[in-house]
Amino acid sequence: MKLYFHPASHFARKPRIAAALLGIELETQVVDIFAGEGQSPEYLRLNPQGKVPTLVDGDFSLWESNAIVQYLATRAADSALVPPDDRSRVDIQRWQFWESTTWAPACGIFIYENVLKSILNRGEADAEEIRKGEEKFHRCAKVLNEHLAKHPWLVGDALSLADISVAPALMYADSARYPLEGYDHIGAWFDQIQQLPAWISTSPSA
Ligand SMILES: N[C@@H](CCC(=O)N[C@@H](CS)C(=O)NCC(=O)O)C(=O)O
Repeated sequence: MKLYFHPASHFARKPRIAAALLGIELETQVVDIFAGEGQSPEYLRLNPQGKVPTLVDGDFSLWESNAIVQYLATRAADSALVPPDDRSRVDIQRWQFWESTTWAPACGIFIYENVLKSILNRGEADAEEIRKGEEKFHRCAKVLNEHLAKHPWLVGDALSLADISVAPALMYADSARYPLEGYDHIGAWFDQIQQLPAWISTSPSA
């Protein structure tokens, strides 16, 4: 299986972490999205969205990072990352939908305004966008923090695909200046994730 990714993409980090934890060796290829490689006709044939990540397994091309981690878990001989009971499996999907629809868009405002704009020479962060971002961020950080106050991991009592899908956006917590003050349970959970060899080996600087 081949993964097209960019080392700085928190979405693309999910399948890399999942593969490392599942013991799946992936062939990898960097797509330089900053140089427009995501828009090349060859890449658009694999992923019409022109984004990373994309997984190719034979004649099957799969995009959307949460779908990719689900697929990787089906390929592993023994996946402790997906508990066997139906409720836990659906609970994982619930967190993955939440990540796509709510958490990543809130984090994305800070990544764009405080990190990407300067890389792309698009000027200063927009104060009104940051204000809107704060509103969105606090709504979802509160949900995550309250859940983690009662549970060490997002689903069940062990690391699962849910944690692997939700945590990577936090790789930009400092540089994108997420307003994380006071969300101590998110901090403690993320500390555990950052100690995983699979997190360390997938760092953009690794
Ligand atoms: N919902 C998608 C988001 C993927 C995404 O937005 N990737 C960004 C990098 S973090 C990208 O490739 N951007 C390039 C572009 O939009 O042209 C997923 O989960 O895979």
